[in-house]
Amino acid sequence: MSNTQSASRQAYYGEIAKHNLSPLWESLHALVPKEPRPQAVPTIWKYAHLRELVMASGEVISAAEAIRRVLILENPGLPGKASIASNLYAGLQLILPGEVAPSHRHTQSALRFIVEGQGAWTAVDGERTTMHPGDFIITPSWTWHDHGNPSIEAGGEPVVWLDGLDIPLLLQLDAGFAETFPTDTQPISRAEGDSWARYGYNMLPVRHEAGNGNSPIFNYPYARSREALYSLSRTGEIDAWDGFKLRYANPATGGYPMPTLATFMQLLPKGFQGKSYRITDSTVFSVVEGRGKVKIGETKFEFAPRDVFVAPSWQQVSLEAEEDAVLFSYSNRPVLAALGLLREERK
Ligand code: GTQ
Repeated sequence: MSNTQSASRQAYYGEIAKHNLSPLWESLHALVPKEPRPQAVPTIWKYAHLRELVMASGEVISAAEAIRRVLILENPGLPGKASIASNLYAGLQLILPGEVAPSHRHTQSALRFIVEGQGAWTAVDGERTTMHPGDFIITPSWTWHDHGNPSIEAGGEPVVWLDGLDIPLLLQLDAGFAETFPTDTQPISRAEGDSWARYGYNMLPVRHEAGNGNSPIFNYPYARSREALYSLSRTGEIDAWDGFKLRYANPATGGYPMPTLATFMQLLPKGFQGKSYRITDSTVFSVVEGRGKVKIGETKFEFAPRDVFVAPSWQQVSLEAEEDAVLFSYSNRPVLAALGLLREERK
């Protein structure tokens, strides 16, 4: 292209820009790529480095003042976007003995995966559940939720969990609403364990009608998930890509626990060398037990308990375990699946 041609094009682009127009042909390949080109990059957060910083947040601000005292895990490829991947949020929330994170509700769906400490609680629409490391807890869209921790005298200890939310997706959709509850803690109307009794034993209340797609179980305890995976490892066939992997389900529908977030737990037995796959959901992993290696695209990480790492869409992923390793993960799979956009390739 000659200089005069390029100059006249630039002049033309300047002219049309005044009318809120832009030339598709300059961006066609970026807008309609041959395959996903996520801006998010494979990244690991090593808990050994993070722990001190998370605990220090407890000296910077109280849970009451912060509302939610959380360090956002921000993908270096998405600076300032509060995103760990293009439409997923992750953060590490700290709650100290005697603190309450006041009650509110919002249209964003949230999951909590307990990383360290126990005995803190989350209340969801009138019922509390006590946290233990490895528990997976949900606070579905528009449910009132507050978090709290017993005092030191009552045996409270610092508790840290990984928050997974669909915040970037809801920003993209301009569908965010939020409200504050008039009191710090919401009234409790059901005893702890009520929802587990009704929905946690492969039985359902006789007149239960599946509602909006959110699971009526809001704590999936680690003891149960771990037992399932270890039983399976003794009796079932291993998957060459995933090891032994199960997805968390809404027991009333068989679907995902919440409409925008899928969650999984997998056991990689000692010595496992997983084959490589790629899939269009971006996935956040939280290491529960064991050490190993993960390759995401061209990047290799060593992982250890409590580390968090992210595999953006359509990057080759392969997992190895040096010792029995248990990984929790969450992704935006239900959104992709609902839109017919879930693609997977297994080599
Ligand atoms: O616990 O309600 O990490 O509203 C971000 C937004 C946690 C929460 C986050 C939230 C919460």
